[in-house]
Amino acid sequence: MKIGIIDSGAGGLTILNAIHNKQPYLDLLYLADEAYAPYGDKSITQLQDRLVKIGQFFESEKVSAIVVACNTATVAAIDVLRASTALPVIGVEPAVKPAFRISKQRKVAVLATPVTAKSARLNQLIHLWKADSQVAIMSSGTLAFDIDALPETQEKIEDTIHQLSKEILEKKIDTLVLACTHYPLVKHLFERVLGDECEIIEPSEGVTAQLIRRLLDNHSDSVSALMKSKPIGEIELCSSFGTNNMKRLMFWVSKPE
Ligand code: DGN
Repeated sequence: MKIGIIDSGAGGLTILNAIHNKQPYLDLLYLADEAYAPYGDKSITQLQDRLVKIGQFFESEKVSAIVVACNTATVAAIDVLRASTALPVIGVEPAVKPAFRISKQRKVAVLATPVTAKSARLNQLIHLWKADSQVAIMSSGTLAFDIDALPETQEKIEDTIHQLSKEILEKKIDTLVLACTHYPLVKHLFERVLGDECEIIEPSEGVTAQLIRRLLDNHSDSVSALMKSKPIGEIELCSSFGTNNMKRLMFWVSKPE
């Protein structure tokens, strides 16, 4: 059973790793839409048109479900993608609910791309779960793109993360939501500055659990049979740029624990 996973670059590989780790029997087809990156500075209409096209690509690849492993594409275009395909579509949303639950000081920061930071969906989620907590919405227009360009951008990334983390510490925030799937790839750099002062939350396990629920709803017998037979699924990576960047993408794929 094959699952299509999409992001603008390497970020969605954090979700691919979590899915492969928990459900290794699934075949995973990953599309890094690098020809169109970054998603964070595109208009909503551009992202919607692009996601519909990508849905058609995944349909032609005979996947059983699509995972939009990108917060930006989820907030901007998931409804339009869902309306354009009969396949189950699972998105990734900023993990604000667990953040507000665990924050002891009731001070949460959400770090995202500009599209996600400004989105109605993020604001809805915050209103739904915030209660009496304070929340800082922070955004970076370059961090996701720079992560895709590693290692050349290492120093620039460290500077950006240093600045963002300083602001978080100054505001005495104790819980940070990484609301872009690229950011967990450099979580260790946030941890280096934030230390134990701040808990970092990312969404990959929640997305995996939701994918399995949807697959069980739609293909219960074949999923149960696959779970029992425990084969190791194939991972196929492709880029809308062509084959040049495969090594860079492969670097982020981890072996199951
Ligand atoms: N990984 C994408 C997200 O979760 O928002 C980043 C999109 C981009 O290209 N900036």
